[in-house]
Amino acid sequence: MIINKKVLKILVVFILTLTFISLVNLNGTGFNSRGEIANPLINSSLHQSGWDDGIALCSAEGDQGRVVGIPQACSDGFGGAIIVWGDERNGNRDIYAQHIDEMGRMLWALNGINVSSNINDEDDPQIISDGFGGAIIVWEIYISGSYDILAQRIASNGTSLWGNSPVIVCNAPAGQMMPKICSDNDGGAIITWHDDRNPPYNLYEIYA
Ligand SMILES: [Ca+2]
Ligand SMILES: [Ca+2]
Ligand SMILES: [Ca+2]
Repeated sequence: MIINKKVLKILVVFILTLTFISLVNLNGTGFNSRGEIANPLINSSLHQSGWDDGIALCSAEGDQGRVVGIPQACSDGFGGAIIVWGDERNGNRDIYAQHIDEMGRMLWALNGINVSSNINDEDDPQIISDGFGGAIIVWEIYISGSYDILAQRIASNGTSLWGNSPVIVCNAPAGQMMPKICSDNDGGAIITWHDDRNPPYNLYEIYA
């Protein structure tokens, strides 16, 4: 009789557990059939939109994101992201970017918008949120025999906010390269880079 009560208790607990798991899933905070954390209200749409196998951010001619143009991303502050990469579709390395929302939809032009397409090679883009749904992007450009640092701010809708041409962060003699960027928490940024303006030129210094 005692054993039967124990079995009954276990059975009741098991049934309650199954019921709880079922309710959690119905409420959209449980797991999907593949054991992934799932919110059916969102993830069903995400799966339909193609997130499962990845979404092509850019499939333009030429190389994208190769070697010194590795994609970088930041949050747009609204569940989406802004991604920047080096792009050789025009025959030299340029800077392109795309804005993608939480559903996997491309918010800017197909294959990305052109952030900079100077005839010289542009590499190593870095990106941060501007805190207003857009992004600040910095990169290096090889021009007139040395590297310089350029930057541009892109609004959430893809508009260039710092003019049609990028701003020159530093074009001192010799090389300025490998920029890094962080927010100043007021819509701007602090940028640092390797700099070899002072001889001997094989010894890098840090500027900002
Ligand atoms: Ca390509
Ligand atoms: Ca270029
Ligand atoms: Ca320079």
